[in-house]
Amino acid sequence: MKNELLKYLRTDILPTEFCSGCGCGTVLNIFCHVVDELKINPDDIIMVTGIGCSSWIPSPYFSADTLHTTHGRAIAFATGVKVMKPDKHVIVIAGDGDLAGIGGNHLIHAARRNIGLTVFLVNNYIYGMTGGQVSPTTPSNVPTTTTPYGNTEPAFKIAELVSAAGASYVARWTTYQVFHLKKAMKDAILNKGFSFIEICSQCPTSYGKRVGMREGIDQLKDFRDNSIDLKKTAGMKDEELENKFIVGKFAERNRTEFTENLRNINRKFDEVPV
Ligand SMILES: Cc1ncc(C[n+]2csc(CCOP(=O)(O)OP(=O)(O)O)c2C)c(N)n1
Ligand SMILES: [Mg+2]
Repeated sequence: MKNELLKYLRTDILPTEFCSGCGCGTVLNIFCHVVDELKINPDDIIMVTGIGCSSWIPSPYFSADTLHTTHGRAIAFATGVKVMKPDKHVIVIAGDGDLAGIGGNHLIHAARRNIGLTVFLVNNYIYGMTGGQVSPTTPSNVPTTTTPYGNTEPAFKIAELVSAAGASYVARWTTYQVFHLKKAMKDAILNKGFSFIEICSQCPTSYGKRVGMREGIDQLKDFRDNSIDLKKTAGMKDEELENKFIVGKFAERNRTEFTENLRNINRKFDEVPV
C-alpha cells in the first residue's frame, strides 16, 4: 500500500541522507501530516531554508517552491518573499546554528516586526552538518570540536528570546512529543503573525556521542524523562530546571502583522490626490 503522504515529498531522491536516529526525519514526517490535515495546497507554500542538516528537511525533500539560501540568511530571504507574496504560507525550517547563530539578528528582528512567517528551528544543540562545532544553544561544559575542554559559554534560551522579541506565537517541543508538536505546528501555520517553534531534536552523530548518548533513542529517552511543562515551572529555581526541556506554549499574542501595516500605508497613499 502506498503512503498517501509521499505525494508531499520529492520521492525520486528518497531515502533521505539523514543519519540513522536523526530527528530530522521525524520533523519532516510531522510536517507532512500537518500540511495534509490542514488541507493546505503545497502550491500555496513557499519553503525557505539555510545551510545545515535540518535545512534539508524542506530542501530538497519537501515538494514545494523553495529557496535554499546561504547559511544564516533564510529569514532575510523569507521576509522578502512574504512582503511580495503576503497570501502565501512562507515557512522556514533550519537549524540552531543557522537561525540563532549566524542568522540570530534576522530572527529577533523578524519577531519584533511580527512578520507573518512560520519558523521551525530544529535545535540539535550543535553544528551538525559540519561535524560538531559549538552553537549558541550548546549547553555549558559540553565538549565539541571547537570547545574540546567543554563549552565555557551559557546557552541561549531560544524560545524565551524570540518571545521577548515580540513574536505572536512561540512554543517549544521535542521530537518525543510528536502529537503536541503536530498541534503546535498547525497553530503556528494558522497564526497570522511571526510564529516560532523551537524543536529540540536528537543528533547522535555530532552531538549525542559527546554527552554519552550514542544512539538517537538515548536522546529521545532524555526528552521523555526530562521534559517539563512550562505551566509547572512557576516558582522553580534555575538549578532545578538545569538540564530540563521546558516545553509548551511561550507566547500567543494579538499584534498587527508587518505586511498588513505596509498594505495600510499603501492604501493611505493611494487615497491622497496627486
Ligand atoms: C557563511 C557560512 N559560514 C559557515 C558555513 C559552514 N556551515 C555549513 S552548515 C553549518 C552549521 C549548521 O548547523 P545548524 O544550522 O545547527 O544545522 P544542523 O546541521 O545542526 O542541522 C556551517 C557552520 C557556511 N556554509 N556558510
Ligand atoms: Mg544544529
